[in-house]
Amino acid sequence: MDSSTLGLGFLSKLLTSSLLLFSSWSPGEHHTACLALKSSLNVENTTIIDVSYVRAGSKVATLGTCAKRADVSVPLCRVQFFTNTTTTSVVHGEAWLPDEWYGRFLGLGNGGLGGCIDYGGLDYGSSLHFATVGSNNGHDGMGGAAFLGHPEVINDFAFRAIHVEAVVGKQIVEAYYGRPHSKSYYMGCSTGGRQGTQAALKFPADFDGIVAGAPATDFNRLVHWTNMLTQYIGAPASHSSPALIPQELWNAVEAEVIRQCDGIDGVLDGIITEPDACDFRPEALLCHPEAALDTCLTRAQVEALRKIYSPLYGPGNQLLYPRFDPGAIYIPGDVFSGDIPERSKDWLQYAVLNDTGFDFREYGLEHAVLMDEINPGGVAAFDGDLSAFRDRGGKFITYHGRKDPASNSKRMYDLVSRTLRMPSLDTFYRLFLVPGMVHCTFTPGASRFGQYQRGSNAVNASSHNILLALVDWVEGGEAAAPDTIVGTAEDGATRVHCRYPQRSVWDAAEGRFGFTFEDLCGRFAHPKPPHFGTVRQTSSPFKTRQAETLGGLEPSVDDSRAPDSSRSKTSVPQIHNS
Ligand SMILES: [Ca+2]
Repeated sequence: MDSSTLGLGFLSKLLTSSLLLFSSWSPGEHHTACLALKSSLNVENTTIIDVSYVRAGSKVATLGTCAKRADVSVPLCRVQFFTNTTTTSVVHGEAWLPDEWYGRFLGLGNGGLGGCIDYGGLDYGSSLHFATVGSNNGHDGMGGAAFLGHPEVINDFAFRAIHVEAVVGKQIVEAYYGRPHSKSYYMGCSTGGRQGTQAALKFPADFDGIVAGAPATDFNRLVHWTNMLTQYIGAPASHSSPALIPQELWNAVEAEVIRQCDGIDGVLDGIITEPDACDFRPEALLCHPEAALDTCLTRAQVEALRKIYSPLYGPGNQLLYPRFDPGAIYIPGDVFSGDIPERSKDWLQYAVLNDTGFDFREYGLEHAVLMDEINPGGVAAFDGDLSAFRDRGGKFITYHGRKDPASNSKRMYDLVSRTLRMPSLDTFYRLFLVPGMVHCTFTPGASRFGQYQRGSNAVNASSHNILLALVDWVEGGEAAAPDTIVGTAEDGATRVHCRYPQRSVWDAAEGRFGFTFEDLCGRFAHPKPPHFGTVRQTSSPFKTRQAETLGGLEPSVDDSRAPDSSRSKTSVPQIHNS
């Protein structure tokens, strides 16, 4: 391994003596120090449920309804706690404190309306030598019933649980290791991306670096848009609607999208690099006398698709949400299943209306307006004023799959840019759009880049791992800011993902997407659309390479920084939304 190839080898050379002290503890000493926390930990408003020392390769039992057991890969001290955020709300959290700690703190997010501690994330973070903290976001499970009549539970979900992770978690870290953390990080996707954005907006001192994946920032409008997609196909009475598109016909829709849009990026690989470059015409699917009946659509179905693939506007032609992107997929049981998704029902009934008997046949624009007005807990994080986070030196990385139906991240970038009057956000905020990637997950594009649990860490190097890239940026400064992240596909092929507004560009002469920012991250709107018949067709257009590896994270160097105000002992996490 040649860490100097990334220009960051200096980090390891500045390993401090105090860090060496911790890594020199014997397993027995770790065990003893861990169990001592049971009686010595004293954190305001917090009850320590249990403290245990866990050996590598263990499975541990969990509390709550989401998972029965969790894997532990590296030896660590596990602290389970409850923090009362008000008299009517409580956050359940866990801190996983690895024996081999590099001085860094990592907070984790949640998903959907959850409700579930990210045990895979705890294992991932601790295996990368972070002291890692996750929480249940203020309630257990993926449903929203806990919100009903409990506004403080909504507040935990909307903005407070991650702050609890930071405030309480950092105190636990300091108590165990005998010194404060050096740098603090956050990582989450979907709702976790919204939580990361919210943290930067509301608690800019909590984290030095944030990875906010596929962030559901414009939360209420996302719920409304989702509901409208289902209405277009007839929900909640879709099974009697002529507009309903059965799942098997979605296969024909997706095939037609690929036929119309795949080649625009120069290569027929089944991946649409930039859906915005494609004016998909669902009319091509309209049944006619010669059409195969199992792959063609009625006029009502085509009209539904036309709405689905169009932006959603509100009163005064105000854009409420971007369109469902061509190439985004049908997800069984989700928006195109024919019913309002459960998370939409729960949010509206339990958090907005306080009416469990709401009849969704009555759902309409007035409910979107109401959601906007109430904005329960201040849940929406579609706010461009990240000035406080920027001004204290925070670094923000966000990413979004281009097969993700709910991609709002270009709008967020532009909102921040306009709000802060910064034509480019490169100094503190970078967006990576990932062709072929579905919501937060791995397939079918080059969608593994360290963003989610251990399975996403295809190559343990900052060039290929977005969390490690963030560490480099925060601790290495501007010279280490990531221009690209290399993603790895299921078959091991790789593709460079470029920071927005650049994108990776197909090089027809070379027959590949390239690897360097200078060569192949272009500012082109899109290459000239080729004739489909002449486009190079390949099942694997990527060229793999042996990545430069650092062999994992290197210890933090910043032991001398000024005390972080976010570690103030007075920071009792009883913050009410204003
Ligand atoms: Ca393509």
